Amino acid sequence: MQNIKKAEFKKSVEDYTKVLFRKSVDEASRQQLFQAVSYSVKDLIIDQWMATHKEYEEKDVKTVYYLSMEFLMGRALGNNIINMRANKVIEEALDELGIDLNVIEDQEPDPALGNGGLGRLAACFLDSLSTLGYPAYGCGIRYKYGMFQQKIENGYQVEVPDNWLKDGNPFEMKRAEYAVEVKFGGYIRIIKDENGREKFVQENYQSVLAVPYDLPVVGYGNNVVNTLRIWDAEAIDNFNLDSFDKGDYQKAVEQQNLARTICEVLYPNDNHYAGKELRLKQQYFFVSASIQRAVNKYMEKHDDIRKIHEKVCFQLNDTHPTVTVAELMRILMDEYQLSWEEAWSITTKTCAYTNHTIMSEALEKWPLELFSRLLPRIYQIVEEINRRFIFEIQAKYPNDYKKIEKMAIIYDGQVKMAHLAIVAGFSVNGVAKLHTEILKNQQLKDFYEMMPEKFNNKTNGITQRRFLLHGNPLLANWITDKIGDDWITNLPHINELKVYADDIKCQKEFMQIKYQNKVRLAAYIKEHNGIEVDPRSIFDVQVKRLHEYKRQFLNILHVMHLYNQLKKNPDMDFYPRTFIFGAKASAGYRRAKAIIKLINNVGDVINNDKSIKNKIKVVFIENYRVSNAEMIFAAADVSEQISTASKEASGTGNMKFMLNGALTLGTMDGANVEIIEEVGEENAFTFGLSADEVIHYEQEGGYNPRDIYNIDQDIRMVLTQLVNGYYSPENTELFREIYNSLLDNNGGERADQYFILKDFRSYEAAQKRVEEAYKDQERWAKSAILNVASTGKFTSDRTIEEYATEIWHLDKVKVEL
Ligand code: NBG
Repeated sequence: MQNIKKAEFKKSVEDYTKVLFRKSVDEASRQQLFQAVSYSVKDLIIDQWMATHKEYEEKDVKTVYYLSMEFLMGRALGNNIINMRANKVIEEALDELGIDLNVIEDQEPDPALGNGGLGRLAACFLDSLSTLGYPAYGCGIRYKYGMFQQKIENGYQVEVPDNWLKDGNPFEMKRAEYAVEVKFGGYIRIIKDENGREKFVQENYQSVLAVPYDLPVVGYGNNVVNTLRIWDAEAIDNFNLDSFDKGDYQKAVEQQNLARTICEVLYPNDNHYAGKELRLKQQYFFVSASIQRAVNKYMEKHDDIRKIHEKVCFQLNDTHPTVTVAELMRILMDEYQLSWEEAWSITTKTCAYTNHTIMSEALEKWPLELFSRLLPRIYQIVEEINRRFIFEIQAKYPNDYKKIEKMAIIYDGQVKMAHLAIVAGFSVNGVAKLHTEILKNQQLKDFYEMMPEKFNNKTNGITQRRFLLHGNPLLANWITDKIGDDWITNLPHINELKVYADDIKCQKEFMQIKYQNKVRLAAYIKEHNGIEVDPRSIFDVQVKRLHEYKRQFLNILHVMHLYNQLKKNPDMDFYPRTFIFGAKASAGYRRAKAIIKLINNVGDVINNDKSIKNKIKVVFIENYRVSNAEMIFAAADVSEQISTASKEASGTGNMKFMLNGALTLGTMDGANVEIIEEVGEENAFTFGLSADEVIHYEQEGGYNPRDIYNIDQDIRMVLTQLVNGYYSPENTELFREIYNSLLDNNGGERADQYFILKDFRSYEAAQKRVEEAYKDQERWAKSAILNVASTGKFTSDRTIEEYATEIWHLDKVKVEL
């Protein structure tokens, strides 16, 4: 460990304030102080960063490149400080300068280069890779505008651009020396070289310069600093005269525009494929740049490209970076003159693919016209991969043309990216046990039967360093007092807390900490929503992206039902509850936005109805993101994980809640299944159809939501309130579409395709059990402590250990300073 001196750190902050802003510490604004403190912290990181890379070079280590369109990192300053184990020194130093670290941390824009779970998982993985000492690069895009900021205006979501770089990013480093060119469009000319070998030359293309920016990823207390490398685009040859001479003014301008637009914005879709041309450009842009650089780096120290798989592994985070396969083939064949067979043998030892969803609307299928026009050489290669693969299918299943239809990479005028990833990858993994089983037995059945050896499971995990140590200091300290601080890097040891679960004094302490965290969140809600919530009520929380399959709709329909009951019977036995929601909807997702509006309108009615004596409150937290998530998890009693069984590949919020002592109210879906396995049925509340039952109804039919509507008065009343103006007097039609979605078939889409009405009563019963359980505070505290104590499996350290040993085959390094 580095020895950080308080006096030096103070001096550094003072110097940076002066040099950067010509101000003294007293004169500087909070934002300026954030910058000065961050530069001072970066100075501490830099020696470790250099030492890490020196060690990698000396040991000639194998490296994983985690290729991802999204990295939802969250704020860096606080996390870097705790991972350097420097919080005490730095807090004191800042204190002596009259600076409050918490206030400074709040100045940092939340780098939101991702949508939801998939991007946040990538960030947790990087934290674990560094903490475990595995050599790794995260490779992504330096979006100028990250995930939009959500404002709620009159109950509606409004998207505001997130200009996160406007004050500069103190932790990043531009690495202009590693810039590479990336080419789009044009055509391919085949020429013969001096040996008579065919050469493929791309002509009349447009290109941009990919320029990397590096961000440090600090391991916890081990001097290891890996790199998140995000690529920006710059124009090549600013208006070179050549183009003017040839009258190519038009092309020169187009090229400039391409450079300007390619990294402009993150597509705000989660679990949804939109098929936009610019998106494919983004994919090829960052993939080509990352692969070119990885190959160049390898060849700087080695002389045989044929052995690159011994030192390099590319992990494809979902299908988004799947052009990796063809780009590597291109480089090996066109630039290193390898034969197809040689190149294929290397590629298929280097690329591995993770599937993150079974939702069919998320499957990436690029129209041939677009794909071949934008990436002419890549297209040729994909076509050849497909041609050879079809031969393999035919050899294995002679005359079975259905197999070709189902498995071909190119079919029906489309390039199917998942098929390409599976055919070329040596590993295909799902992200929770149930998810992997569904992939093997349903979605990817044909591939599993043909190549079972590729399939494996890696259940997701989260980093306890951000989501407990940083996000919930009260609980973190309490745990450390009880069992020591080993859990920070060895989460399974947190099970030593189990012996305290029955201890009345510990239960009281635990509930007191939860209460204080609820007070903290209540203050935030008061400040941001102007709503008064009682920290003694049950905090029942659903925070995650808004999606029909995640069923926020079920949650709010149930709230409407509870409210109806309370209105009918104001003296009924009822434990006060605060229903908290947080969710962004993709900007173009109409139904998701209607559900946000519904939650807000229901909140307006219920929160202002004096007659129910504040027994229910409904709060929609604006702009849910990593930084406020940390505080929300810490304050939650109930964790709503209520997706339609089979649809949520894993979920990771479920693990963050558990780690903070919330009890899961959930379906047997995704990682919920494993959570319940770990903590025990009696410490969670499960309900609803099983994945098998859902899949059965989907395949065989037999579910008609109208039957429920007709029989069940309470449900009918709630649904009627959607369209009679009860919650939208200004416009009774506001919720018509989501109402219809529950009752009417719509084209190929079945009525209530997410089984909301089917699961309603079972959800209600589970909610009743929650209420009963909460009334017994001792029992609740015991369950909550047991939840915390049972999270050992869900650390991303475990997940990464599995990836590293079973897929990547990496060795750990030690870094001494
Ligand atoms: C998401 C799943 C989640 C899962 C994360 C991380 C996509 C495509 N998938 O259930 O919906 O936890 O990936 O694996 O965003």
